[in-house]
Amino acid sequence: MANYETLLVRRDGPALVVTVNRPESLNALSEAVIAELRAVVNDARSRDDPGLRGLIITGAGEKAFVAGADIREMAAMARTDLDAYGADGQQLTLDLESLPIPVLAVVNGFALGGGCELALACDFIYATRNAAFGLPEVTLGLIPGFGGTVRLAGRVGAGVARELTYSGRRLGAADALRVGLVNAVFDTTDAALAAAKDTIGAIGANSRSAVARAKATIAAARPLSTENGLLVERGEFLEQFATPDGREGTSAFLEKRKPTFPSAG
Ligand code: CO8
Repeated sequence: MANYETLLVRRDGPALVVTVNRPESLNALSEAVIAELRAVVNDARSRDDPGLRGLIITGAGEKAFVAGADIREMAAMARTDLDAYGADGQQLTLDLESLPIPVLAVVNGFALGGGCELALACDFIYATRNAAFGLPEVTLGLIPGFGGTVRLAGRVGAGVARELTYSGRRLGAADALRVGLVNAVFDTTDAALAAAKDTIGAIGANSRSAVARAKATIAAARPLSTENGLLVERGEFLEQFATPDGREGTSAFLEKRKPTFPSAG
């Protein structure tokens, strides 16, 4: 495993746990953090390790997941550098969405601005009781720039997304659960991490190729009309049905035995 300056990266069974490790800046997304997160994600993609079944992103310390873009760094950037920084941050969110394994955010404290947007690029979110989500960019005279204007409404609906974006108010864990921004809330970071690993274990028992295809199909269908999304789904279903995993899963069911999926390696 490569060494990173701003991240702690460790393999835990089927999960790769990536911790943004700048607690002195509440894990703000400096250029280095974004570059290293992109490197980890691209490494996970290119290694094609069949035992790796999920990625977890969390923040170091008990106070913050990620408190946003690094405001100090941003304030000193010229327009072209800022544009490159924005492109890099957005590309990171796309890299996460196109990764063939599920990505879980364990939000253990502030997930503000770019931190909230990073969590929104993950497949789903587990939170601790002290989590706080928000897009405070307008309070800084800015607007979201790492996907908040595009992705938040998909999680919480257009009305709540607009209210959060225009007001800059924060949502606590209980409200985030209520509006569907998070899947579950836990007392401690350890409990949330344990649950995330448990879920990745459950995902790991399923067909690797089917989970990857389900994730890719959800992403492909998102911008489409219902009719076109259904067409994409139908084509992908047919493809998956014909794979060795599709054959094995259906045969195992009919033969009343546990499947052994070939794509598990
Ligand atoms: N960037 C840089 N440093 C930060 C950040 C940040 N986002 N957040 C906190 N820090 C630093 C503080 O400056 C402080 O450092 P120091 O001790 O050297 O002064 C340290 O972390 C601890 O922070 P606080 O003392 O402020 O801690 P508090 O508990 O008092 O407050 C808060 C915690 C409420 C989270 C507060 O720190 C805060 O409001 N932070 C900023 C949150 C924010 O506004 N985030 C959005 C940033 S903009 C953004 O994310 C845009 C994304 C798209 C970019 C697109 C580019 C093209």
